[in-house]
Amino acid sequence: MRIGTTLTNYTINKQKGFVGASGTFTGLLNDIAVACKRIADLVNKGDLVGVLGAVDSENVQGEQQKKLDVISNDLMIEALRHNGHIAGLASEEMDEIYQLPEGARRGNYLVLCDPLDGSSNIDVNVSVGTIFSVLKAPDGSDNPTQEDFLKAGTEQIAAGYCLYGPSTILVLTTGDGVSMFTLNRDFGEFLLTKEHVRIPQETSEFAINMSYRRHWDGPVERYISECLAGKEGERGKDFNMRWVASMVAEVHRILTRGGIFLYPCDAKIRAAGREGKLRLMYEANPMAMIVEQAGGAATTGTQRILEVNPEEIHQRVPVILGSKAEVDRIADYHL
Ligand code: AHM
Ligand code: MG
Repeated sequence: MRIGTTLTNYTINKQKGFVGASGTFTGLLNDIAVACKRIADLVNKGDLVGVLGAVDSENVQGEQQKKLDVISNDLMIEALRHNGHIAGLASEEMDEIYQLPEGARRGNYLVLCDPLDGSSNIDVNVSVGTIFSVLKAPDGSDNPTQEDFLKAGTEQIAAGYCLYGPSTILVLTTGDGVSMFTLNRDFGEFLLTKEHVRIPQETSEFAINMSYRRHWDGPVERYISECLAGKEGERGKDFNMRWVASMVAEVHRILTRGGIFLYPCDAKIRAAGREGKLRLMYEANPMAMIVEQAGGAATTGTQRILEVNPEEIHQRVPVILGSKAEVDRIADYHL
């Protein structure tokens, strides 16, 4: 499609390829884009509009919520609930599934989202992002249950994120490649800036929180020590390291110049009774779909992320994703 075309035009044109398409999906993506623009505006204004800092509550994960976490969640609900495009919404910030108000028009999609990922970065003015995953709602399900949302990542119809960095960039896949749209703030439109995004297969850049090293399992310790050994070691080349602590920014860097991102399970996480830090349904699955659609790979270490059968909405998984050759290498270390 023509570089510079609007996101709305892009989705309308894509929709023309589907016989009998009703326009609901195009409308849904438009709703999400509206929410992202409103979040981008607040992230950008920050202290000027009093949105930084914490609120006096924790989310279902037991994590301190930031004001912008709560506001972003409200903006997603606000953008999605009136337009008849969704049947239900699940979010990192809500314990239960959000049910549409009585009498509201229903659509046939389910949305799962992390309205503002990487929120530890908000107050220090470092990139954050919104992550979303779209599933088909079962026919006739006006008030979807948790079961209706519990589908493997392979069932996703679309996935994306919006990165609030120096530019605001919305990245989208509907299952036939990955496209990027940059927000033009002057007239408030996302414009297509990259299509057919491909992750370089070879890389010499890794991203992991090194402060957890003493807790790591063998395969992760082996992979990272080989990277650290550089030219003189097994890999015969020097590696570079990055850790933004904002998964959206890490995935965006990997889509742009390759690399690998790891948030593995470790002894400390296990001791807390968890299997990972990142959530399967609205962090790992959408990112795994985007990365695979760009020619990369995503694994828990022992299983393709998109094939994990979810048991609950807020389930956590180990995440290793990025350039395929590196992801495959780490998966081999787990055998
Ligand atoms: P959040 O959803 O509470 O913001 O947590 C997810 C974020 C990811 O974006 C990032 O990769 C990770 O947490 C950073 O964790 P850590 O602070 O342990 O390095
Ligand atoms: Mg998150």
